[in-house]
Amino acid sequence: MPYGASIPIEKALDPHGDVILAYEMNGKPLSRDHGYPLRVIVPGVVASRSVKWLGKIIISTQESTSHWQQNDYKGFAPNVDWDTVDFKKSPAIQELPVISAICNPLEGERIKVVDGKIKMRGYAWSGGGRKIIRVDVSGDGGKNWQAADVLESDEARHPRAWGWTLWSAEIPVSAKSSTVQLCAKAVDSQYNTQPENFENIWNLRGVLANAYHRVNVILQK
Ligand SMILES: Nc1nc2c(c(=O)[nH]1)N[C@H]1C(S)=C(S)[C@@H](COP(=O)(O)O)O[C@H]1N2
Ligand SMILES: [Mo]
Repeated sequence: MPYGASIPIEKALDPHGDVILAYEMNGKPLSRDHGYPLRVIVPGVVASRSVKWLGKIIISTQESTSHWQQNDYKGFAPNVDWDTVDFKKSPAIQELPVISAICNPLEGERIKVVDGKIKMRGYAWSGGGRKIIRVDVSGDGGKNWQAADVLESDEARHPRAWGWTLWSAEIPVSAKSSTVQLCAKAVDSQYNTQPENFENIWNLRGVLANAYHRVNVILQK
């Protein structure tokens, strides 16, 4: 079964949509794993639409009938399971929701507390070219928050902010606790933000899983 994907014609033709057919990356031919000799890049859209080893482009009123367009990469209500799922009832995922990740520290890491604070860093990203305008971090499981420092190296503007946004923060932690839960949530240029818990957004394919990133660490005083 050949791989296939569809994107809306509005995205494909949008002069600001930046959809490209790529034959090289960073001045070198694409590697085989990344789609040599030719792949589509659809920025701001779930990567499953960036078809590698491209064979054909079809302009059609019908979506691709491929498994990955029709019966995968779709979201459902938390109660839907593999016995009750009807893939025809949900649209294929295109633009992804806003998300962020804490890259340091890692889950379970022992952290030295300096002046009552610990350091965090990570990345954030949103679909549809929406820019990350803020990343909030918490050192107590989400009760208290502060804005992280967002690295403004990327000049891309909404709605053409396709890349990751890096951030770092120094967050105060309780002198009383031996373990704390660090959290991060990002805000994009449409003021979308992340849901608090995965329970609320659980779905059988595990997609669109953009709840707060939570990392539990052990404090060394
Ligand atoms: N032909 C083809 N293209 C494909 C896929 C595939 O299985 N076959 N996987 C898609 C998915 S789900 C992803 S996440 C990206 C991965 O691209 P990368 O390997 O360059 O990171 O390719 C997309 N393009
Ligand atoms: Mo993927």
